[in-house]
Amino acid sequence: MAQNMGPMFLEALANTRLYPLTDRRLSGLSHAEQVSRLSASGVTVVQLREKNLSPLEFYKEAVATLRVARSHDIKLIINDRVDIAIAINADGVHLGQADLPPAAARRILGPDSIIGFSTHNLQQAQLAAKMPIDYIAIGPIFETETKEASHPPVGLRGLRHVRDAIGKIPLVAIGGITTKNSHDVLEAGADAVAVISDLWVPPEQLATKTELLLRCP
Ligand code: 3NM
Repeated sequence: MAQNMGPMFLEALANTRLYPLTDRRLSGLSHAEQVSRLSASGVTVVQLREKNLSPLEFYKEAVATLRVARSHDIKLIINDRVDIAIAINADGVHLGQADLPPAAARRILGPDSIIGFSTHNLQQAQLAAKMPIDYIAIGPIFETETKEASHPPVGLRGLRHVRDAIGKIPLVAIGGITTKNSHDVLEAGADAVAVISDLWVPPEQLATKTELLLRCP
């Protein structure tokens, strides 16, 4: 394997294959409340994704969310913000192509933090496989409205190519994944599915959807 750490993220998943992301806009709930609701279904790792709050508000929400995550033995990964992940002692960060480069993040986070990295095509995934990261995210797999200026969908075929190209590093699929297609996505080689809108819209189906996605083989 490249320099990546690998097993830490799979340990966080603890034999589940669902990686939920929080979304205040879609759920209408605080990040802490979202993690609390997810905990009831046996989720083991959650990514806090926040694109609108000020650093101060983000920090306060992250502190509250980590408290809930810790009380339910859930690992908490912070989207984009290495500084906030360090400040609250989160379990890791998820970085995009325009964020701090993973190698720089690794230097300041140290070897024990989980680092995930977003990629949007085969070439980016191949480059990512040489980086000191714990998992690669590839997406969008299908069309999605959740992320603006999204890249063209890679599809199940594209996902298979990425799986074949990157070796054993854990692979997370994201973008347009639902209870209806998650089985195909896992069959195509993803270790886990990252899901936003299908979990939170409509909010009252969260428990049912989470259950289905967690039980997906
Ligand atoms: N990243 P949903 S797609 C946050 O392609 C995000 O890297 C993507 O939301 C990528 O499950 C995406 O509602 C949105 O489609 C995922």
